[in-house]
This record gives sequence, C-alpha cells and structure tokens, in this order.
Amino acid sequence: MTKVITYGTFDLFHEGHYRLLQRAKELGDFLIVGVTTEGYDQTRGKLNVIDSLMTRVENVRKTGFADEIVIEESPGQKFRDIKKFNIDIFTVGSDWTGHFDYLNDYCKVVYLERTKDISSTMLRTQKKHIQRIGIIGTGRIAERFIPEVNLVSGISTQGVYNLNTESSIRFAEKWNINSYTEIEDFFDAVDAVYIATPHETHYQYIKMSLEHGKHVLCEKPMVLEKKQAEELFRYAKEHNLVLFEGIKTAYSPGFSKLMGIACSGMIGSIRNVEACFTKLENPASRELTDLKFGGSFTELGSYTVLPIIKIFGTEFEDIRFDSIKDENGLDIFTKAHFKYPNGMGTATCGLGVKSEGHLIISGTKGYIKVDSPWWKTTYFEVHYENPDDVEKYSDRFLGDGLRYEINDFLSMINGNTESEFKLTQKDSITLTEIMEKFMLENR
Ligand code: C2G
Repeated sequence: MTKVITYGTFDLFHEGHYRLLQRAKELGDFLIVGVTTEGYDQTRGKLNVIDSLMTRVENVRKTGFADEIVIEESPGQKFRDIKKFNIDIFTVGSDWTGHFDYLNDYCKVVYLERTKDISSTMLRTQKKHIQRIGIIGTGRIAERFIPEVNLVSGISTQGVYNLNTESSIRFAEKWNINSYTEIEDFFDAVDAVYIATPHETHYQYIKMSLEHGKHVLCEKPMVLEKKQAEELFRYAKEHNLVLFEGIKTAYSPGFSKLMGIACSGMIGSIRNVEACFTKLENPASRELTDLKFGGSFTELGSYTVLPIIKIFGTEFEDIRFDSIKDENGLDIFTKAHFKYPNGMGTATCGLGVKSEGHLIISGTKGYIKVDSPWWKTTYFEVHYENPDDVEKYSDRFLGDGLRYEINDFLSMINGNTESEFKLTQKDSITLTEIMEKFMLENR
C-alpha cells in the first residue's frame, strides 16, 4: 500500500486546494492530510487566515479524498509524521518547489503543479473574497513577490505581463503562473495589479490598471511628479479603487512598533532623525547606468525619507540635497536635509558608497538606535543619559517582508481602512514631491 501525505492551511477552500487533494489521492492508496493550526501558521508567518481550524478540517473532509486528517502544529512535524505513519510520498503544490527537498531522505517528494486559474465564477458563487493579482514586470523584486503572496491567505498570483514576451514566458514558467502577451487579456484575468517595472513606467501602468477597474499596489517610488500622484489618487478614490505605494518598511510590524515607541514621549520631544541606507550596486545595473531615472536617491530615498515624514509630518520648512556624483553625473551618494520648526532630519542614500545602515531618533530625554538593516526593522534600543539605562525591543520581519504590505493592501481592498495611517496618500504625495524636486535639481 502506498501512503501519501500532504499539508496545508486550506483557508477559503478553493479549486486549487480541491485539485491538489484529488491528485495527491491519485498518487497512492491512502491519503493523510495535515491541516495547520492558527498557532503554527503564526509561527511560519502566514497572514490573514480567515476560517477556523474546524471549518478548514471540515472542508478537507467534505472532498472525500482524505483517508485521515491530522493537525499540523509545529515545525519539524512533517519529518515526524513521515516516520510515524510510514509515509511513501510527501506531496505539495509546485509553489513550494525545492522547499521540501530535504524530505527526500525519508520518502519520495512530489511537487504537483499548482492551479493557475481560480475561476471568478466559483469564487462568486461561494462568496469567497480571493483577489487574483497580476504582476507587471519580471525583475528581481517581482521574483520576491510571489513567494510572499503565497503566505497571505485570500490572494492568489494569477499571472504576469511584460512588454518583453520572452521574459514574461520565462518568468511564468518558473513560477507556474499564466503569462499574457496582450495587456487586455491580462486585465481581464485579474482583480488587482502589482507594478514592479522601472520607475518611469509606473505612471502609465497605474493609470491603465485603474482605468480597467483594478486595484493597484505599485513599487516605490510610485511616480516621479506630484501632479501625477494627485491625479492617480483622485481617480482611484472616484472609482472606489485602492492605490497603494509598496514601501515594505512602512507596513512591517517592527517599524510600526518603532513609530509607536518613538512618538510615545519616552524619549521626550523628537528633535532629530538620521536614516541611512546604502547598497553597493553592480556598475552595470540599471540603477547606475540609467542617467535619467537611476541613482541613489530615486532608488533608496523612499526608505530613508519615510521615518522623517512619519515622525515630523509632511510640512517641512525646507529641504536641501547634497550629492556626490560619478563621472556621468549620476548621484552615487546623496543626503537630503530636512528642516522643521522644531526638528531636523537627514536621509542618506548610497549606491556607490558604503556606510552603516543606521536609524537614530534623538529626543529631549533620550534616543532610539535601530539596528541595521533598520528598513527591515527587527531590533531597536532606547537609550538615556545613563548608559546603563537601556530598553530593548524586537519584532519579526519574515522572509522578504513583502507579505505585510500585501496583507494591508488586501485588507484595504476588503474595505478595512485600519492600516491606512501606516503610509497615507499625503505621505506618498509628499514623497513624490521630494523625488520631483531632487530630479529637477539634479537631472
Ligand atoms: N495550492 C495549489 N494551487 C493553488 C493554491 C494552493 O495547488 N492555486 C496547493 C498548495 O501548494 C498546497 C495546498 O494547495 O499544497 C494548500 O495550500 P495552502 O492552504 O495555501 O497551504 P500552504 O500555505 O501552501 O501550506 O505546512 C503547510 C504546507 O507547507 C503548505
């Protein structure tokens, strides 16, 4: 007898789950299905699980494919279950390809092709709120996006579009999603769009997506002209669509905690914020060869300006830039100096100069030092005059950290505005205004 085991959350049960269980059953004679507990999903960083464990188990049971259902409670359980139940085959969808190869030492590992299309008819009849998201762009950041979507329940990657059809097909094959050569077909197949193309193309793609009635999550910097940002937000509002700038730091749990502590009065009134982010880039990269839209500030400025405007607000009195440029006139190191009535801020970015990635928030009673990389906030300390007086805080930043913004984007689509304060439209418009000013002075 061939014994097969598979695991999953099986939240908002859909045809992807059904087809996976059906094919898992066909692999052998006896199928065991492990359904994750809320606690385990929390540990592994899966967000937004809606159905209770009982409902999820019941949905798996109703398919009739499972001969036995077990509960998955902890990391390491897969190995123990394989031994305990004498399993011959471990199987899971191809969105996990490679991830469970280590189990090959104990049984056969089979990745079954994930279901690419979750039909809207099925979702509508079952009143399920699963958003199908399409990706425009096939670069590095788009690569990081897909595994993170898989860790947010209620959203599914539908497919990819890129003007360069070849790279779109390659990308789609790698991630087992659909690729679309016609942008109209792409829009027909999705409810929401993630834009991960070069900066200067964002405006057109956002506009087109909104005009097709799609919610938009766009990589930073969202656009490069203030009037474009205002126009797009206005359009989105008038058409009840969500337009969302993806600055992952703003949505991460550690950064939210940091902002709460910084603005709680613990360090008194805040007078200075210094944020630095440098990344030594390959000289042949787009960031260092695109003389119009490349450079350190357009690439990293959204991150370093973020804590300054979150703490002091968008109404600064003055902003001034200092840059070191390469032989082509492109900024490889930039400092933006902010002046507020009662405070100062410095946002430092580098693509050709390396420095400590620090964030220091100074107040009238003490200061906060956030460990590098502060833009993936995990650990920070509150210091006072007495050097022995130190309070320590930490939080999680899992994987590439895009799951937090995806989760908040999804909540907003579902009508929950609770997380809107993390990066307001005013914040995004101000960030654009700053980018525009920098480009006017430096290009
Ligand atoms: N699945 C699929 N097609 C989809 C969506 C999901 O084939 N469109 C598969 C997944 O690959 C997985 C199963 O359905 O094998 C359950 O998916 P989820 O409920 O999302 O669970 P997941 O987070 O993938 O957990 O320990 C848990 C496992 O690691 C899998």
